[in-house]
Amino acid sequence: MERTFIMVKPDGVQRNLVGEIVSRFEKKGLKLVYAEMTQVTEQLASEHYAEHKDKPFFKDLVGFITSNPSFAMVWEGENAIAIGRKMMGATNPKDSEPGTIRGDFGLTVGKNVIHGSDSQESAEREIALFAGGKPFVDYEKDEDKWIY
Ligand code: 3AN
Repeated sequence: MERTFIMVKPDGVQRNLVGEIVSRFEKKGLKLVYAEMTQVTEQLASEHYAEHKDKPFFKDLVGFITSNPSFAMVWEGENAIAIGRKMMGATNPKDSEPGTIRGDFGLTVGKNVIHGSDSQESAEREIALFAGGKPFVDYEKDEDKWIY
């Protein structure tokens, strides 16, 4: 089973999209094993977005993600990382398909509602960064036998 780190960014929280987004992942059949309402610090944001530190939008990106609380989650399931990316849609909402989260709820690349791990390596890194040391809930779901 794969795990992916998904986070509703401050714009999604402020626009009351947490429930809608959790619902989409639940209905897809993924299993929620960790969730936390969190105020991302500048230190954490800089580590999380380290790959973008030389980009012109880095300062705005860190400023935005630390501006208000986010909703951090870990979802588990077969191919959870690739499926999460597909459900989110392309980074820039002008390219994301209708039916995806960014395609349905985003308008600009700077405020694109959701973050999700893009590889096994980034999932492990992000889960450790945001949920490291915190307890994960391990449980069985009866409906899994209708999904797998
Ligand atoms: P994704 O979030 O789809 O993995 P990344 O990792 O390339 O995309 O970018 C991280 C975040 O940086 C994006 N979610 C977006 O908020 C911001 N970002 C990416 N490209 C730009 C850009 N050209 N201008 C402003 N913000 C950007």
